[in-house]
Amino acid sequence: MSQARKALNKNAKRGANGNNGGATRSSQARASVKTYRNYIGGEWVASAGQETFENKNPANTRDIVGRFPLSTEEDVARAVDAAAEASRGWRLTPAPRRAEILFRLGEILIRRKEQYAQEMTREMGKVLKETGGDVQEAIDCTYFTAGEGRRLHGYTSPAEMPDKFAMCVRQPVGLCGLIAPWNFPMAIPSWKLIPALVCGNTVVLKPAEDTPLSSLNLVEACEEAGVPKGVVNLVTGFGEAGAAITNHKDVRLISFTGSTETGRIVASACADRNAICSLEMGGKNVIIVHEDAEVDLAVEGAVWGAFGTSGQRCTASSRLVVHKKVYKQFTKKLVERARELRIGDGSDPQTEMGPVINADAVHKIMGYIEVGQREDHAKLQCGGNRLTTGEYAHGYFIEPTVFTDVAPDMRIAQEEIFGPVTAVIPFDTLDEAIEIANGVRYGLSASVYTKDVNLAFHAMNELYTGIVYINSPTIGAEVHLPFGGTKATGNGHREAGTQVLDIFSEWKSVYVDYSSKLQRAQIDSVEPQ
Ligand code: UN1
Repeated sequence: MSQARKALNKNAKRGANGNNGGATRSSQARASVKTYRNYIGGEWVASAGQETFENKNPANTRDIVGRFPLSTEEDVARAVDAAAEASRGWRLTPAPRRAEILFRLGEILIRRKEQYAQEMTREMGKVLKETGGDVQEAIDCTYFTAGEGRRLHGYTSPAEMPDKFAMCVRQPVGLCGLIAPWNFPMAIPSWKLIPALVCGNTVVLKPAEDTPLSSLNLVEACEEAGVPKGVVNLVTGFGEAGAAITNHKDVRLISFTGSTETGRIVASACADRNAICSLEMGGKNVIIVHEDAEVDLAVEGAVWGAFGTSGQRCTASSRLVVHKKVYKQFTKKLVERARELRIGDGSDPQTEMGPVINADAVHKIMGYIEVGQREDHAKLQCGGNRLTTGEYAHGYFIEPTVFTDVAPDMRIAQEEIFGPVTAVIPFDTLDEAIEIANGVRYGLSASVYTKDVNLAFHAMNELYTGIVYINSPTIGAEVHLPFGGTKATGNGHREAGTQVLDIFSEWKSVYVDYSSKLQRAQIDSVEPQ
């Protein structure tokens, strides 16, 4: 078994347990749970082995959202075959026609926004406002990127010699494997799927095992919009399916969003077989609050950036670097606000922060909270507990947690926690704050609160991240701008914007010589004609 397969496979056992877990529930509950299927070659099909896994509501694990195919290498092979078969027809469909289908997809997503948001909250946990935003981001991505169907610009260029024409055009990559995370269950699959399709590729999409329904909804909407059979294929499952996609010889490109650890394995598997690999991974994002900042605004931004989506965003504001002059005032207000946040089931409109995704996440986050409490000087100012009684008894709820007096090199200030935990770090000068901000292995998103335009531009210039915000938190990227990060956050690619087209298409340079004679580049071009 390859290293990639082993790592991507590590969760497969959980899937099997999920199945067995079904046996402990009453047969009545079992009967009411819907069983979903993979989408391969335009047909909705069970996995080859007929096995399924359960998708559970993280706010109440007794609520089974559905059963989904536990896909194996065999299912992936079928999906890849279907995508390969559809490839030529889709590539030869003019890009504006491909885009028209996608505009229809956008309309369907708009019509179903509320339903999709509710289903997403049920499978992922974040509050309804946020899942509405997630579906909206898929809509925005669809409209913006489908617009590229009438552009997909290349360019023309002068040639070195007379009677010669030079240009470069985009061509599809071919067959793309899309491996999506659970924290933005429709938005992030759309970031990958829509540009892949506009560019003329066919795809096999594997959603995260925690949130297969939202991807399935997206794919079902593609079918309804008229995407031809085989162009989009969906296989649900665990690491085995992800590894099978990553290692399949016919999959030319892997687009992966997830942990830095798994991303590195995906990258080396792709390197082994010369596949294109686009990675979007972790973050340890920072808000810098300068002494002249509007403190209330910064606190509001920090609460949203740190605890929105229960801190489970790659862009979450997990470090708050605060000038000593406003440090006391800021932390006092932050802690007050964090304590007041209403935690609960995201489907309740009163809820401000939902659960975290699963038991593994609880384990990891609580582990970091312990680490923080053990680290010298850091003070746990609020939160720090898992909630386990009453309405929280069957969910994965963790209190919004604030550590203060954190030193920049502590583990809670260096490592991605991916939960509702933030670390407040004091500073004296802006350059010191920038050094702290840049002093982590990741480089996704950074923010500065200041009223001084000179300082804002200075910081913007010095922060080595893919995204910078001034006077708003580290979250809230819009789909028409490139999204991604430096250092361990990625491998130099950007999703979204028009830049994503450079992932899902390859350049072809074309030289047309109409001189009717041999003109040798670099040789004849330097001789006087
Ligand atoms: C993520 O942080 O995991 O920028 C994705 C945002 C969203 C996407 C975030 N539009 O907050």
